[in-house]
Amino acid sequence: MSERFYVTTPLYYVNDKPHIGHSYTTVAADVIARYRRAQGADVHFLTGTDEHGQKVLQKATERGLSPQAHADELHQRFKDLWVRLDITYDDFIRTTEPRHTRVVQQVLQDLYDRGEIYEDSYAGWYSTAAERFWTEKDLVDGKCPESGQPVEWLEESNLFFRMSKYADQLREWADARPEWVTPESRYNELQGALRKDIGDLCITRPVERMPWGIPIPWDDRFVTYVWFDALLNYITAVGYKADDDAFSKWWPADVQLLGKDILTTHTVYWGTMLFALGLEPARHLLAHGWWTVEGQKMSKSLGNVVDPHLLVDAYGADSVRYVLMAEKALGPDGDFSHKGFQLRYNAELANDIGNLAHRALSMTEKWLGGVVPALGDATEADGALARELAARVQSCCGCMDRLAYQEATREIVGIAQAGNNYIQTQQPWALNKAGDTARLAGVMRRTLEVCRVVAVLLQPFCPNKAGELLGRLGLSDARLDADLARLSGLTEGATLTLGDPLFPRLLELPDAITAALEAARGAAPLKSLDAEAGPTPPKKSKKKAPKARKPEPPPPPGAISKDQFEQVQLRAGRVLAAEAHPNADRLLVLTVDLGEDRPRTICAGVAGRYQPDELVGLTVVVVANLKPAKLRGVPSEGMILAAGDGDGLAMVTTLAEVEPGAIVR
Ligand code: ME8
Repeated sequence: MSERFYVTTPLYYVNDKPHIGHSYTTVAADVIARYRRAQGADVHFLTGTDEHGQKVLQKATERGLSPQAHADELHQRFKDLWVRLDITYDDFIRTTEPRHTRVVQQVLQDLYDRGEIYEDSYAGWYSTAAERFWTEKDLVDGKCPESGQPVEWLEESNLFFRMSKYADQLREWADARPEWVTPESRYNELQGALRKDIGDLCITRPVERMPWGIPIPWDDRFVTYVWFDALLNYITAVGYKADDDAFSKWWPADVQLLGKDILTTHTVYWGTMLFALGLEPARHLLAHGWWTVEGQKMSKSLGNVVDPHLLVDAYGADSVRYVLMAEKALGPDGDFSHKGFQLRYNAELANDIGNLAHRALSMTEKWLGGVVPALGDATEADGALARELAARVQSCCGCMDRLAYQEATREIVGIAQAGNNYIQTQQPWALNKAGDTARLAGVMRRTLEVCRVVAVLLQPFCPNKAGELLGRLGLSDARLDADLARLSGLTEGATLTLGDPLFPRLLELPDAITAALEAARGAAPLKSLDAEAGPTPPKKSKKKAPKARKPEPPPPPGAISKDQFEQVQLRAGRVLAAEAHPNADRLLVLTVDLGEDRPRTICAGVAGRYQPDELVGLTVVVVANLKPAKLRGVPSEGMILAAGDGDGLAMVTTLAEVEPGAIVR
C-alpha cells in the first residue's frame, strides 16, 4: 500500500520577482516530494501565489494596472522559474481563483454563523507603509517604528476572529508535540509566544481603505485580511468544502515549509483557525532560516538580490538545487556567495561525485569492454565497502526523513569518497597489468554499484544529472528501496556509456555572473574566483618606453631553441588521488592518470597551498619524460607544473577537460 504525502510551500506575494529565498523553500519542498515519490508514496505538492492585500495593491497601482491584471502577469514569473528549476509541483493555487475565494467566503460565513466572528471598533496609530496599527508607546519620535514614516490616528470598525478562545487548545497541542515545529529554536520561539495572551485576530480591512481582498459575504463594508484568506489555501486547494474524498485523503498535511519570518502566522493564526473549523494542524512545520548574500541582507536598494534565472543560466538547475540544499542547514541562517557556490560545486559535484563516475566508467570501458562486469567473490575490502555503504545509505535516508538535507548531502558525498578510496586501495590498474581480469571485474563492478547508489540518492537534488548517470549505468529507473545499498543492483552485461564528465569543473566565474556582479557593484572587472574576495588592486603604472626605434630584442638569458623545448614532453594528467607526504611537510604525493597502463606517483611541492582533497579530479600539466627520482623516500615519476614560489605555488591546469595524456604544446 502506498503512503500519501502532502507538502506545501508558502504562497508568495506577487509583488516582485522571485529570488533565491523563494527558490530555496520551493526546491526544499521539491526535494522531499521527489524523495517520497521515489519511495513509492502518493505525493501531493502544493505551491502558488498570494495575490490580495495592501502590498499587491500598492505594487499594481505603481504599475498603473488593476491588481488582478498585475497578479495575472506576475504569478507567471513564479511558474516560469519553477519550470527552470525542475520543480514538480502537483498544484499551483492562486488566491484570486474562484475555487479558493468561494470556499474562503463559506468558511467566513460558517464561522460567523457559529459566533466565532464579531464586530468591534479599534483605535490606534496607523502606518500605511507598514500596513498596521501601533500603540502610543510603540512609536519612535512619533513615527512608525518599522518604516520611519508618519502615522495617523485612526478609529475604525472591523471584524475579529475569536482566536483567544483556542489559545489553550493550541498550547496543549504544542506541548504534546515537541517536534511539531522545527528547528528547536523556532519551537521555543512559539512556546514563548504562547505564554503571552494571544488576543483575537482582526480579519478584515475596511473597503474604503483597502478594497483588494475577498468580500465579506454578509457585510460589504469589509474585505478579508490577506493572511486569513491566504492561509486557507492549504485546505481549499485539496477540496475543503468541495471534494470530501480528496480532502480527507490529503489533510492534515505532512509537512508545511516556510521561512522563519512567517512562523507566527502559520502556528498561532493558522492553528487556531483550523481548531475553529474542527480540523487538525499539519503534522510538521519547518520554519527555515534566512539567506543573506555576500554577508548582507538581500535588498533591492543594495542591488544584491540574487536572480535564480542567472544562476540557472550560469550553472544549470541541478547544480543550483544541490548547492542551495548543501550549502546551509535548513534551520539556521546562511550566506550565499558565488565563491562559496563554486567551491562546493567543485569539491562535491565535480571532484567527489563526477570524478568517481568518470573513473568507474572510463576504466571499465578501457579494460573490460564497457559492459557491467561480474561481481565475483567478495574480499575483506569488499565487505568493508558494503558495510560502509549500508550504514551511510541508512543514515542518509534518516536525514531525508528529518528534512536534514545538508547532512544527507554529506552522506552522499561520503559514499562517493568511499568509492574513490576503494579504487585507490584496490588499484584496478595494477590488476589490469597483472592480467587478473576476474578480480578487476569484481572491483569495477563494485565501483559501478557505488555510482548507482550515489545516483539514486542524488536524484531528489539533481534529477537530471542523476538520471543521466543511471542511464550511463544501463538503468532506466531505480527505486529507493530497502535493497538500495546492496552491491548487486546493476544488470551484468548491460552496456555502459562513458559520456562527458557529468559535472565539469568550474575554473572561473561564468561570464553571465561576472557581468551581473560588475553591473551590481559598478566595480573593477572580476574574473578569477579569488578576485571576488575583494576589489582588484590598482595596477602599478608602467614606465614609459623610449621613443627611439628599437633594434631586434636580444634573446632572453638562457634562451633555448624550439627543438630543445620539444624535448620536454608536457602532458595533461588527471589527479586520481592526493595525500600528504610521509616525510616532507611541503610535499603532496599525487596519483596521476596520464592515459598510460597505470597511473604515476608524482611528488609536488604544493602542500602549503592545497589540501589533498582539493586536487582530486583536477587536470594538471606534467613533465612526463623526467628521470624518475626519490623525494624523501617516495618515488616520483615526473614533475607537475606550478607557478609562484614558496607556499603560494599554484598548479597549472587546463581551461577545459582534456583526455589524460593529451600533449601540452
Ligand atoms: O510571506 N531567505 O510571502 P513572501 C530564505 N505571502 N527564504 C526566503 C527569503 C530569504 N532571504 N526571502 C523569502 C509571504 N523567503 C506570504 C506567505 S502563506 C499562506 C503566505 C521565502 O513572498 C521564505 O519561505 O514574502 C519566506 O517565508 C517566504 O519566501 C516569504 O514569501
